[in-house]
Amino acid sequence: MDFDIKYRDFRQDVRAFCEEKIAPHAVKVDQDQFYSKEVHEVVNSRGWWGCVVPKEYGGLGLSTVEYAIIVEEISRVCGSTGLTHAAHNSLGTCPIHMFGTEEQKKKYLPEGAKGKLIAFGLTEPEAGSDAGGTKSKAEKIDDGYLLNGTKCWITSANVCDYAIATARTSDEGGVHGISSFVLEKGMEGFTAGKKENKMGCRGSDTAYLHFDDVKLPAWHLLGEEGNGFKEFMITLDGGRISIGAMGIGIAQAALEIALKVSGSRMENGKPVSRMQSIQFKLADMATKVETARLLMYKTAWMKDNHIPFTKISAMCKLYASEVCNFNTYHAIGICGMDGLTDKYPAERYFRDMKLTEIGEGTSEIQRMVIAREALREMQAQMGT
Ligand code: COS
Repeated sequence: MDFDIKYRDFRQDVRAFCEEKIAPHAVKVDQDQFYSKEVHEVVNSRGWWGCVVPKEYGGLGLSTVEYAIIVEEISRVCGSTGLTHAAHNSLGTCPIHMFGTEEQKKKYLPEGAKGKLIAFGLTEPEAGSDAGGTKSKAEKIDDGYLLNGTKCWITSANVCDYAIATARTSDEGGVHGISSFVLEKGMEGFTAGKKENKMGCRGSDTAYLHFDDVKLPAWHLLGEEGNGFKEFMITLDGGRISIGAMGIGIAQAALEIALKVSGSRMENGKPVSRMQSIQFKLADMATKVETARLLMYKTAWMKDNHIPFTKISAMCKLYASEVCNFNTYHAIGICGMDGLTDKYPAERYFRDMKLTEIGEGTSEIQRMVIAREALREMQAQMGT
């Protein structure tokens, strides 16, 4: 695998742009807790809201590997923007491309590629990790569906133009009674709640979505009726690569600040980088981020090559987010007391990190998915 060599120029170009155009906003969006229209337009200037939208629908048509590099590099300078970008591309545009009708693709993909954000509504107050416990209801009416319910923890809820969301179309059949729909802001009864006050990724918008007797014409059904749960699980398989990439970007940034500060922070008249105890930490941080990146490349490559990737994407997200935890935690320690302050970005990295361990499935869910898939593979091998 020659990912590092093959994509070196691509990554360098993306990194230079992120450092010049996105990094200068990172502290402000975090401190002021706002979704920046200015940063939105910066991302738009490269067409990055349409990373995975095929060219025929107005996007860049990038590979998953290239897309993951972009998410990683954005997140290296700004976790908030990395999260917004990942959620829109992986969870917003991807499912419309995978499951939408031609009419839906022609309408929503070019708009999404131009930066009209698409939110992903799966989680509910009583259905988090248990995504199949969806309570939202889409009752059949003459010319479509009547949607009622609530979704929570929705990235870009207030700033999106569109959303896709799951709801029960039948009380029978467990998860097979769940369908998914495309909604448009401005539809009567479709509203967003107050922005959540989060510890990290504060420059990304997170809020409730409310559906109060929203009338959805029949063509707003996404994919097949009763197949919404599966469609959203398939979507999350892809999304987990981008949250892995986000974790790697933040972990890389944490490593870099730790390397810099350890070279200048003095103890006993010497830089702390001379201490073996610090070197051991730096070595582990560097090794882990490199390993996580290799896993990300492999996962993205498998998706691009249509090789089943449910298990490895859960591994990618699990491992990258744990590496992100390790690196951001130790970066703060290596910076000393200053690490606790905003003198260095280490504390922001640590706050932004936590999202990578919870969003798009907790680490416990990833472990469940990995174990289930591994057991399934073993059973298949044994012919049982
Ligand atoms: N790809 C394709 N199909 C999938 C799938 C996947 N990744 N995951 C599940 N399915 C299918 C199963 O094959 C099964 O289909 P059949 O009934 O036809 O056999 C169906 O979906 C139900 O699957 P399962 O029995 O595994 O469902 P569970 O209710 O046990 O839940 C977990 C599975 C826990 C993995 C799921 O609820 C989950 O991922 N939860 C976390 C949700 C999450 O990540 N939320 C984050 C918020 S979104 S930002």
